[in-house]
Amino acid sequence: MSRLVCVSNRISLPRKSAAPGGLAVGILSALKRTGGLWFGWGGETIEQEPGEPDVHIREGVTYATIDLKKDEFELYYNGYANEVLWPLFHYFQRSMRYAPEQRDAYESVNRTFAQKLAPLITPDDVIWVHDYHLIPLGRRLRELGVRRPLGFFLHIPFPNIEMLRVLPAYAELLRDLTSYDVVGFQTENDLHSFHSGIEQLCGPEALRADGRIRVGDRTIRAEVFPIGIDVASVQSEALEASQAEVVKRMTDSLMGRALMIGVDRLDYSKGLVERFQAYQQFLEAYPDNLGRITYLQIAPLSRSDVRAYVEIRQALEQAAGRTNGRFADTDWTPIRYLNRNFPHATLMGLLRAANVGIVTPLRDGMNLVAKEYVAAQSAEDPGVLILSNLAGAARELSAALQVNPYDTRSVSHAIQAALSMSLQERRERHTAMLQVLKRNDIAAWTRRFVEALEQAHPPENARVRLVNQ
Ligand code: ADQ
Repeated sequence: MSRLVCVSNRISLPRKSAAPGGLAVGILSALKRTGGLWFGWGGETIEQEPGEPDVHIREGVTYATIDLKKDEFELYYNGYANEVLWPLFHYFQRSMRYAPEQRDAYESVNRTFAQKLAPLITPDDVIWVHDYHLIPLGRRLRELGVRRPLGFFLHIPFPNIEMLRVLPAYAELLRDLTSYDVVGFQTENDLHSFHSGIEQLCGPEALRADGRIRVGDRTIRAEVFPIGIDVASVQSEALEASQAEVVKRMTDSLMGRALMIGVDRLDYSKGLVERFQAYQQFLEAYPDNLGRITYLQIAPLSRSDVRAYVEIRQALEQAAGRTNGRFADTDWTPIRYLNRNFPHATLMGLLRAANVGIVTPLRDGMNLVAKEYVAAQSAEDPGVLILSNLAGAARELSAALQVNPYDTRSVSHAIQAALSMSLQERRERHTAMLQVLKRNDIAAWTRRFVEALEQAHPPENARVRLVNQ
């Protein structure tokens, strides 16, 4: 059995109050199952060159963290990763702000990651690199002589070649992806988009009939591995947290009103402005609901140094203020809008308490909150999930009430349909979705990816660099 080495931009050491994003939730639950090493940036930026990794062992998982140089980090993370790749990959071409220095920093940080990680790799390791911050890392590790299997998983969407071509260095990005042995995507759409890029770069003959990709004298696997959740753990967290003080206080404060909940990082891709609009249209179109429903939107701030995130934050504060100003009563606030984190278990308890879960991203790789909402429900009296058909999760969760997030009027009708849905229909939809979630849970996701890595044939001619050599 190989040792699993996961690499991601940011590591979150397990802390009770911490609220990791989707990627960290996925990696942590994968590593807790298999043990192994998690390597990445620890959250500190420094003036000088980064030193050796800090290593901690907790609950069978080894965490190795490095610092990054302050000036480079800004250009690499806020710049190239979050002002170039993130918007482009989510089809927000107009939010992209490209500058060549950002790309230089991106390359340089990936080189640093490779230099610090390579000495920690042992001959038993399989290496699983996560997400768009680290696309060049595989090539850099190969250059340093690492010849263990290398896999890459993209948590966000992959754009079609016509969108990808907007990126000045798109060919290098595709080439870097092909330096891995296994490349994983969330959905068939993302895989097709990747194929469209490979076809342009290497010609149609590179796409083999068995789904593998021929690159020079190597064959790589590019496949769909939709990320799942730990269903049993979400269920027990949700059940337990529903008795917790904070959840009880919230449900008491509803005074018998219905609850609709949204939980998203504050990000323009999550469709919050459109969602607030849809809710306002719902209150206008169905005035019987005035005073009878509370919409709780939890949206912790993220990437606050990036301009687009400052703008979206202002737009949301105004939209929530407008709706509340117009419709609130002395004893009722239509939207409760919170920019704060909660422990994961508390969040699951809040999801369970909600009659409607609203998840309407304008584009999303998968969206774990949609899956968590379904798993957190009580089977006897489940709530209804309203889900954007532009989220990766829409493929698997076909029994959700699916909406186009831009069509705010349809979303407003979906809210009404969710609130008035019969118990029988709610149960049928919930049972169907829960089955899908159990079949493809987080354990299945990890197992499938690691198996693919173990079967991979890394190039023979790379030199191996072992621990302490
Ligand atoms: P994210 O964009 O971060 O993930 P998502 O998939 O919804 O989005 O995951 C968020 C995770 O963080 C969930 O597990 C959620 O419970 C947790 N979380 C969110 N807000 C929280 C809060 N206030 N307090 C505590 N926990 C909170 C990226 C991609 C997604 C993809 C995931 C995983 O953008 O499309 O599904 O990675 O691959």
